Amino acid sequence: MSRLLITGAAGNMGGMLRPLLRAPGRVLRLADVAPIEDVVDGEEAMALDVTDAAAVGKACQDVDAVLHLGGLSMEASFDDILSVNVIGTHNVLRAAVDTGVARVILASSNHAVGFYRRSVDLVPGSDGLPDELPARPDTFYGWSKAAGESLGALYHHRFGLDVVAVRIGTCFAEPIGSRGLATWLSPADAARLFEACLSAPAVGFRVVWGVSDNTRRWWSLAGGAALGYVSQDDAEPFAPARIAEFGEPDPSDPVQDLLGGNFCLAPLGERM
Ligand code: 15L
Repeated sequence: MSRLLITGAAGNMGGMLRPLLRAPGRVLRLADVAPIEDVVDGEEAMALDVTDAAAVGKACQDVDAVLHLGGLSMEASFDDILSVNVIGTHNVLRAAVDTGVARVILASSNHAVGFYRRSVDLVPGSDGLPDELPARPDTFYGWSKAAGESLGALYHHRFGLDVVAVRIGTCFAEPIGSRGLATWLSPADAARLFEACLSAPAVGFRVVWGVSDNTRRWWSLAGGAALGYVSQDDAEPFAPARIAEFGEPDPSDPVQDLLGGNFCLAPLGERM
């Protein structure tokens, strides 16, 4: 029996992934500050504040791998971001090493590299912007994701912990707005990608995009493919409805050109 700790299990992604990551021979340890509802066979629930290092240490006991989704998922004050996202991620990595967890998957974000521009940085005809683009965060939130990746590298190189940081695009049941036609990671593809992150041998430390094989995709699938991820979804069937509602994306509009979209223009440090 293997045990997978999922932090932030009561959040948007946690809720969508729970049923998709259930597997014979696997216990999902679901942890969150918010209550975990409707626990079923093969799941165990745990109250967890990731800023509490001792509690994170307990949550990691008898765990084989951690999927760290917990944290603030949008812009917030520097202090809140530092505490929940950076110290929280550090607590998870530290506890993983201390308790002998072999592998941690970090939910990073496209906002770690939000200030790249498609018009400048995307090579036409390429498979998309590469995995492991150097950080160019668009918010304190994006900076915290880059910091988490960098902490993952530290804990890998110092202690041998396997760490995969997934720069997630837009992971909701359906793509959001017209940008989401390029950035969507379907929940089913998210589960496929996380399964690949869990089962690929000797991953070391890697940063990979978390995106579906969208017709309008800007990001490469190479890093995911190297782990064994095969996307089966594409946002394009949603295009007619999104374009009818929001119009065809205008590439000269910075919100469409910048990878991070409206995060790049939102006031720094203000809750979105
Ligand atoms: C993120 O990192 C956010 O957590 C999510 O709410 C979306 O805004 C997503 O990025 C996105 O870029 O669409």
